[in-house]
Amino acid sequence: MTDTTNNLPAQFVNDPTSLEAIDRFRSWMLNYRSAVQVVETKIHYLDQEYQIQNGHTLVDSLQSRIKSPESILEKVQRKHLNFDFETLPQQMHDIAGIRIIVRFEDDILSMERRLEKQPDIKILNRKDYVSKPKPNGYRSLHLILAVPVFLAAGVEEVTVEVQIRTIAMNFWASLEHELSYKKNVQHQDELRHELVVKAELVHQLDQDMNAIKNQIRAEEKRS
Ligand code: 0O2
Repeated sequence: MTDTTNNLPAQFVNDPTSLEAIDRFRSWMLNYRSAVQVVETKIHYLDQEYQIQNGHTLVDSLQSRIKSPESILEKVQRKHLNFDFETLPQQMHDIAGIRIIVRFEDDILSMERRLEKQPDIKILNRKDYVSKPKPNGYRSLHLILAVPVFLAAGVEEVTVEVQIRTIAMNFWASLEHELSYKKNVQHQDELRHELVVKAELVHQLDQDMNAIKNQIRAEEKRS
C-alpha cells in the first residue's frame, strides 16, 4: 500500500493560502487510511474464522491503496465534480480501495456474505461484473462499504471500495489495466481484442477449477 498522505499536489504546496486546506486534506486522508485498516482487520479476522470452520482459507491475498492526491484531482476534473471536503466523499467512493483476491469463484460470494453480516458495515452499492462482465471482459465484484471511523470528535462514516475477484481474474485485470495506462503501445486494438478472448479463457478456467474444487470437497465430506 502506498502512503500518499504527504505527497500533496504542487498546486496546493505552491499556494500559501491553501495551508489550512492542506491540514484538512491530511486529516481527511487519515480517515480513509483508518477505514482501510478497519476493513483489512475485519477481513483477516473473517478469513481466520472461516479457516477454523472449513479447514481452508477464503482469502488468497489482500491489496489496498489510498488514491493519490493527483489521481483524486484528475477524477474531479474528468467527472466535473466539486472539490469540496464536505461533499466530495459523497461523490467519490473509491478514494480508499481494498482488493480481496480469492482462489475460487464461489469464494467471492462467500466473502461478500460475511462482509454483509457485519453489523458495523453498510453496503451502499454493489456492481456485479462477475455475472455481468464489462464488454472488455473485466470480471470482479465491486462493493462500496460505509465504515465507522472513531475520531476524538466523534464517529465518522467513511466509504471504502472493495473489489473481490479470483486470482485468475486479477491476473487478467492487472495486464488489461497496464495496457489502458500505456499510450505508446502499437496495435492497441488487436491487443484489446486478444484480451477479450483471453478473458473468456480465464472465465472457463475459473469455472473448471471451481467444479474440481467442489468435487474434491464433496468426496472429502463423504469419506
Ligand atoms: P485504480 O488504479 O485501480 O484505482 P470510475 O472510477 O469513474 O472509472 P466507476 O463506475 O466509479 O468508474 O467505477 P467502477 O466501474 O466500479 O470501477 C472502478 C475501479 O474498478 C477502477 O479503478 C479499476 O480498479 C477497476 N476496474 C473497473 N473497470 C475495469 C476494467 O475494465 N479493467 C480493469 N483492469 N480494471 C477495472 P480506477 O480508478 O480506474 O483504477
